[in-house]
Parts: sequence; structure tokens; C-alpha cells
Amino acid sequence: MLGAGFVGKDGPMPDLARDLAAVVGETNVLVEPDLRAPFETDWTGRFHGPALMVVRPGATDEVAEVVRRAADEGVPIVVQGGNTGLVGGGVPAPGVAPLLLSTVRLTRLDQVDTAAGQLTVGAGVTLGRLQEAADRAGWTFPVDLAARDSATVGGMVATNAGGLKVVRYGPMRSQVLGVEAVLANGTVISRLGGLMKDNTGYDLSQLLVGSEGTLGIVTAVRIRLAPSQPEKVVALLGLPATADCVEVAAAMRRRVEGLEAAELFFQDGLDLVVRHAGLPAPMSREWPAYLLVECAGAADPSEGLFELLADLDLPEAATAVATDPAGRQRLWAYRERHTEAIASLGVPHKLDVSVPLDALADFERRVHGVVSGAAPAATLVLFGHIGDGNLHVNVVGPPDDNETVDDSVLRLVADMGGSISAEHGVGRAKARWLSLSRTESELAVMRAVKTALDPSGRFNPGVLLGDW
Ligand code: FAD
Ligand code: 2HG
Ligand code: ZN
Repeated sequence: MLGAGFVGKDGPMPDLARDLAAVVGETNVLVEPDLRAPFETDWTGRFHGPALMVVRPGATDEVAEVVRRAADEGVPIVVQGGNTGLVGGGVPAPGVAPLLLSTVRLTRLDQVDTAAGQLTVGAGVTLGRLQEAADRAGWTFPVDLAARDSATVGGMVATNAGGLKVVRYGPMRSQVLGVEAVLANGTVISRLGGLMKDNTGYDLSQLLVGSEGTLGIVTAVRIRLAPSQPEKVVALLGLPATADCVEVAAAMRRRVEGLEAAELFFQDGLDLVVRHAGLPAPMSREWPAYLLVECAGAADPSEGLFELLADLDLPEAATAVATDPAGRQRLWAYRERHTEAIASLGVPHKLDVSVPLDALADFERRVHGVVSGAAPAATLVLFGHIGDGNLHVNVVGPPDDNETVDDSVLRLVADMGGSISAEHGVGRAKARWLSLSRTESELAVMRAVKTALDPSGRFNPGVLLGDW
């Protein structure tokens, strides 16, 4: 018997909602607009659309049953984890009114297999909880990003998230040993055994990594952990130009053991962070470009870093170093808080791109001209993961639906041999430009894979492949 709460403001619930309440529990089917609202707009505020209802299954068999019942009714499904994605892939598009399947209750967290350095984790577990579980067991989970308290493991698998330590550990893909997922016909595929060697044909788990919810709903993941690296040093260097940051980062990779992060930002972004977060300036004078590096090891890694810094012979006002946790966190804040500081200016156009490392300084120079040509009154803030050739081009000013600046920047990226998405994915934001980064033959294979796994196009319609 359904309770009174199950009658929405707009009248009785649709039959599908009643059916699904029997599967996941009444409190996990949200039909009323004010309950749905937090799930219907993305983190940036740029992408939004109404959902028919939000459904929160608590186990894999519930996910499968929800998928089957939605299929019977011909209702599309949008999958959402922590809703921290930056390309609009986890929220409904206007006019579609899908069922929004939230994974936040898939919070299985198994014991760490300390001998193998592995664990199985539910798709709805946040990155922060996964990192804590790994730390408690004497291991580390090495993918890290500023949205760690909300971003989920399922979302990170679906987007192949990168983050701050790719230079040493690779992106999410490199940590995934196997995936359990529900396919569009409601069947479950599962590779959670944790075998280090398993050459038995197509790797379906890796196919799902980076598929952005278009091929299957990830319900659990077998994760590879890394040995813990408790001794850390962070250095922030002020340098004359981007090209210097590229050069010093390359020298660090060659010479300094345990380089975990090499990040880039500029004076305008730093000013914005300092103002927004109320932080003191990190150095006694300003620099055109800043390189932030972190090294970590079982033993103190600072010696190699200090040798390199001595060779660079930088002025005193160009270097800040910290080894204690509070000091390291203070230096990291100048880099990590860029995203929230930019959001305080307005709704950004986020263009997460990569270019070959030897073209990065030239790209940084040219993108200023391209943005001021396409959107003369806009504010441009650049920063990124220099070790990965990954720049975050943030443009605030153009209306949400004016894509002139997006088009100009992404074409510049393609002309320079780069990728239109380095780590955030394609989502809805960049689907129309996918052909700038993938050939027609590749797109044909991708469409064939989509057709094989989701022939009716019910999972995340419009995401990644557009209207394929
Ligand atoms: P959501 O936003 O909920 O969804 C993202 C995509 O994955 C959608 O297409 C959705 O449909 C799909 N999806 C979600 N869960 C599942 C599932 N279980 N099965 C199938 N598909 C699913 N990203 C980086 O790569 N590097 C960074 O450094 C970084 N830093 C960030 C900092 C901030 C402050 C913020 C707000 C975001 C940052 N991001 C970064 C982006 C974001 O955190 C990642 O893309 C993250 O992987 C998204 O996880 P989520 O759980 O929030 O996914
Ligand atoms: C980061 O590196 C994230 O901090 C977010 O990928 C990038 O806000 C952005 O553009
Ligand atoms: Zn990033």
C-alpha cells in the first residue's frame, strides 16, 4: 500500500513510479519537482532539464529491475553519480524527460584484499571514502581530484576521470581491474574476480570505462590500489612563461623520483583564487606562470627535488616549498580552488583540452587571441595539468547557449593535434564536435558498439555520440 507522500503535487503518480516503488522502496522514487530539482541541474549550472522521476536503487538486482521496467515502458534513462561532471552528461536534456537513475545508494565497500592490494567498491561510493578505506588498509588509491567528497567511483569510471596524479599513476582506467554493470536489456555482466591476468577476449570492463553511461550502468568496480607514499613534498615555482613551466616539468619527470603532480596556473587565476578564498599571496612578487609540483615516496623525496631547484637557481621570491601536511594543503589550495573561484564569476564555458606537450606553450598564447576574437568581453581563465598536456580553458561571459567561443577553441585544439576532451568526457557539451577528435571510421565503430549494446538508444540519449 503506497503512503500519502506518494501522491505528488501534480496529482497521482504515474504507474511506472508505483511499479518502481515496489522495487526500490517508496522513499527512493522522487517524483515531486522540488525533490527532483537538485538532480536536474549540473554542477556548473549550464546544463539542466526535467526528469520524469529520480529513482535510487540500493543494489545491483534493483538497478536491473528498474532498467527492465523502464524498457517495458520505453522510458530513457539518464545515470547520475555525484553530479560533479562538467560536460552535462549526468543531467536530462530539455525535452527528453527521462528516468534519472541515481547511484548514490550503491555504497558497497568490501574489505581491502591486502595481499593483492585490491578492493571491490560500489558505484555510489565517493572518491573520498575510497581513499580513506585504502589508507586504513596501508595502501593508497592514487586518483585524486578536488570534487573528492562528492564524485563517485561509478562516475569516475564512466568518465575515465584523470585528476591531479595522472603523471605518475595514469587515469581511472589504469586502476580498474573489472566492472559489474547492468546493460540496457537488464542483464548483468560482472568481472570482479580481480585476476591480474585474464586474456579471454574483449575487455568489456575497459569498454565501459569512458563510455559516459551510454553503454551500461556501472554498479560495482574491482579497483587496483597502489603502495602508500607517506613522505611528500610540494613546491610552487613562479616562472617567466608557460614554456619555462613545460621545460621544468619535463626536467622533473626525468630527474626527480616520485613526481606525482605537475600543475600549471597563471597570475590572473591566482588573483581570482586569492580574492575568492581570502588567502594570502603565496610569494612576495607576482609571476606570469606558476608550476606546482608534488613528489611522494616511502622515504623523503625532497633531496632530488632540492637538487633540481638548486640547478635551476631561481630567485628566492619564486619558490615556496612545504613538507608538512598543513603547508602542503596551503600550496595546493592555490591550484585546487580555481574551479570554485571561476564559478563565483558566473556560469563558465568549460573547455577541457589536451595538446602535444611541445605545442602547449604555443596553444596557451594562441588561445587568448581566439577567445578575445570570439567573445571580446569574456573573462578567460586558464590552468591545468601540465604534466599531461591538459589545459582547462574556462570562459565566463557568453550566454549558456552561445557556442561561438567553444567552437573556436575546439577547432584551434584540433588544428594543433590535440583532443577536444582530455579528462572530463564529451557529455552533451561537446558531442557536436566529436568528429574533430575521432575519424569517421572510428565513429562508425563507436556507433556499432552503441547499437549492439543499446539498440533503442535508451541510455543517456544525446550524450557522447549525440543523436547517433
Ligand atoms: P556524474 O557527474 O554524476 O556523471 C558523470 C557522467 O558519468 C555522466 O555521463 C553520467 O551519466 C555517468 N555516470 C555516472 N555514474 C555512472 C555509473 N554508475 N554508470 C554509468 N555511467 C555513470 N574531473 C577530472 O577528470 N579531473 C579533475 O581534476 C576534476 N576535478 C574536478 C573538480 C571539481 C571542483 C569538480 C566540480 C569536478 C571535477 N572533475 C574532475 C569532474 C568530475 O568530478 C568527474 O568527471 C567525475 O568523474 C564525475 O563523477 P560523478 O560521480 O560526479 O559523475
Ligand atoms: C581540475 O583540474 C578539474 O581542477 C576542473 O578538472 C577543471 O574547472 C575546471 O575547468
Ligand atoms: Zn583537471
